[in-house]
Amino acid sequence: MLEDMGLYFITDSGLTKNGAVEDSRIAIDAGVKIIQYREKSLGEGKRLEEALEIARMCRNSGTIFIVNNDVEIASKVNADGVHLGQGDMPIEKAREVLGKKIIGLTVHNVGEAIDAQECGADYLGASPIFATTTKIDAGEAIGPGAITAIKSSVIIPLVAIGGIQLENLEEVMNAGADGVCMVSATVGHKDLAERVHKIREKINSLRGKK
Ligand code: TZP
Repeated sequence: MLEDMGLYFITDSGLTKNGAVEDSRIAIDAGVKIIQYREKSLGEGKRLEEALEIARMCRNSGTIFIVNNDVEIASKVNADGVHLGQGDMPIEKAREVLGKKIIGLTVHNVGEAIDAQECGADYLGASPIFATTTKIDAGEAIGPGAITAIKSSVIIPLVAIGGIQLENLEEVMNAGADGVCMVSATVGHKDLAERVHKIREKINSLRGKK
């Protein structure tokens, strides 16, 4: 299933026009198969409330639900998993809390990717592929070549993130990404549903070409 992620949708409270819950509903209706709730500004109560609602919608629609960073909230709302950064809780510790649930880890190079796989990560987020202003501390762009290098070093699925737009999507898919996260290109667009449909169509046609 994770090998077939396609567009991996991530909420963003800085860019949203409708709120994370409504954006998630729109994304699910437009066919997205995996959603990550990423919320850096709200207090814990509100985050839990939103995560619970998105978890419910995902459960009802067969969409995978991942919580960014917060293992406790992921566990409380019975999410399908968590996505961790290099500075977050170590995978082994998150595994103790989450058991068999999905754990994704952000990686920037082959070494981190191999370590993540050895520690039991279920998938990798390779970041940032291109320069991005959505996450200020994302670091230097690693380029599509890093996707190919990482993919040839590990067997777990890879989702590419950072600076991906419709114009460079083909390059990212051709480099070997199993999925793509596109935040400003989706949440930041005036018509989220139209954008999600368009991106998914493009991913499907690129996959068909392979
Ligand atoms: N993690 C690494 S880059 C990034 C995150 C959450 C933001 C990606 O946003 P955009 O707008 O698709 O570049």
